[in-house]
Amino acid sequence: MSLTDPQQLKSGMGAVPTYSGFLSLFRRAATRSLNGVDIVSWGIPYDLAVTNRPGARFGPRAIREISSNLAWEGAAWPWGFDPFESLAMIDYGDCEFDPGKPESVIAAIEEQAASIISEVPFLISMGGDHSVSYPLIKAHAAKHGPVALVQIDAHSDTWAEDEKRIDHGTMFYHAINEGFIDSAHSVQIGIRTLNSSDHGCTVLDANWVHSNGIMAVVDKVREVVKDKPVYLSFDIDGLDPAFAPGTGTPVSGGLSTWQGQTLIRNLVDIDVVGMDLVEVAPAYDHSGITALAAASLLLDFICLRKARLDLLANAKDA
Ligand SMILES: [Mn+2]
Repeated sequence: MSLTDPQQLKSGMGAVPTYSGFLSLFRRAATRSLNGVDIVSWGIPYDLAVTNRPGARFGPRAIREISSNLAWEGAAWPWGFDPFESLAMIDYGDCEFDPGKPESVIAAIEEQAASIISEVPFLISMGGDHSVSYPLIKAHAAKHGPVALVQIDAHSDTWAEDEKRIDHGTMFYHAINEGFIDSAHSVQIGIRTLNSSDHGCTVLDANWVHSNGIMAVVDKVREVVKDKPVYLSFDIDGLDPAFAPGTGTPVSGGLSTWQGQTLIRNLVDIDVVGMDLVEVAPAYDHSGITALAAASLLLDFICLRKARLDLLANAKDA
């Protein structure tokens, strides 16, 4: 039986997995009604594709919980507006899949994401481990054509020891190879692990970011992606473990939370068509700082989305 089957309303306790279910993001309505909705947020509490520490299945819940810290203030700093006064955003709950059938999960994510974005212009996904980006990008590429990837990450995630293997370190190899990502217009930011091939992507490793500054990264992103439809994938381990300890595969020497926020706040003139934020694993977190960083990045992204829509509306009027 589907978890959305109305019969489930009176099915007693236990209809939803322990780690799943509704805690709404930024206190938005928890609903599956998509009528008139501008942005859907949802969680994908899947972490069976990690190569090291598990726990990212608890990421969406932790981000939702701490997002209430940011939801009460009204106008968001430094934007000066409350994005939810003009944007109808809902919390759709979590993607449904059977962790007892891991081979079915990719198709389940892709199918549900495709269904949402067939009705709503924008989907924000919270991981889960980074493998969830593969079906998400597949669904977005089916709608928009091959996407330019803007990836913030400690790891390239384009390793491929085995053609068939899709885990949280290989999914972008497959997405590039299968034509869902246009690597010539893609940028990887904050990388601090070795990979013998860039697979055609522009790599701005952590040393590049720290040496040149985050506004140089913004310029480079604009230069590489141009007017292509962009999929933004933010792996929280792109941040330094000092700022985001709560993740499965932390690597020292990364970005600060402020650098991540400043990057997002300055992307108004690129065409972001979808985004995810992945790999928050609360079991390794301290004082909720990783989840808070994630929620803050998401709020900045939602404000960016409003600024982008205002920019397009003004351009149309002019
Ligand atoms: Mn990653």
